[in-house]
Amino acid sequence: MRTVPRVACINDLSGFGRCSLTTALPVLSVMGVQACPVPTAVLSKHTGFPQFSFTDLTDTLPDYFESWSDLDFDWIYAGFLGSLGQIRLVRQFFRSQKQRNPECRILLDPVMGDEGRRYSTYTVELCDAVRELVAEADVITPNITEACLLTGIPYQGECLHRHEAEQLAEQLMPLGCRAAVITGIVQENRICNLTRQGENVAFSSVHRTECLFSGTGDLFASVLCGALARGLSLPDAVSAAGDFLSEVTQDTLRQGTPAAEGVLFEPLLYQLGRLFHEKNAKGE
Ligand code: PXL
Repeated sequence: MRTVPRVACINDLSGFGRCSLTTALPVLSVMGVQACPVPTAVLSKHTGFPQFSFTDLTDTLPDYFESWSDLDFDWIYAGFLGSLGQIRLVRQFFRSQKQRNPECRILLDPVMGDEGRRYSTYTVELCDAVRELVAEADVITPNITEACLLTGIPYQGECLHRHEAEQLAEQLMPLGCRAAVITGIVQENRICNLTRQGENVAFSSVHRTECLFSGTGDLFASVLCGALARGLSLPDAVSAAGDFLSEVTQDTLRQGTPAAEGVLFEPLLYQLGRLFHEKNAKGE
């Protein structure tokens, strides 16, 4: 095992709005993980803003992945994907990496939408292709909207009873992933994350912040990926990500910044750093 685990981060680079690579890179670095970016698109701002520039980088990916064919990764973390061709190339990369290193694990955040709506760049065809990509993943991290898009279950809001959340998770498993974490389930004043691994189901909940900041899913998946790469079990990694999210969203709410600017994680990154540095010191 490497002393510094290595993760390939396949995601877009959005210049403003704290999401995707601008979240994943600092979070993984502070957790003691080498983050190797694969930019899928460059946007001036994320798609939650009324105007943004968008440059698709699909054409650059074959050479990019080809030049990485002599590298292997402990984890691959994939998020926002911009086109059907891109999804095909990402699937090939997943497979070739698993062939090189059967220990390589894949975390797929099936980024497609939120609050019952698809993001503006996600067509129905793109969502269908993401659904097929789920079969390649060890862990997926859909929010409720994405879990509904993946399963075809109608979206009925962010509040789910335990048994409804369990049903949603059960319907995800036939898509072929090894484990699923459904994020952002609202239960009164708590936010729950459901973890389904094989037949096992676990809920972990944290205090709920009454505001939906963009990029929270990316922040959750990034911390989860870092924790998994650092060797935590899936339930422990989900708790670590949930705890951090709860803390930073409460802090962001106090600052009163616009929701589209995302979660102000910068002032609290040191806490993640300290937590995982202590694990280093203890040899964990
Ligand atoms: O946070 C998910 C995300 C990632 N990347 C881009 C987005 C969004 C959500 O709006 O627009 C470009």
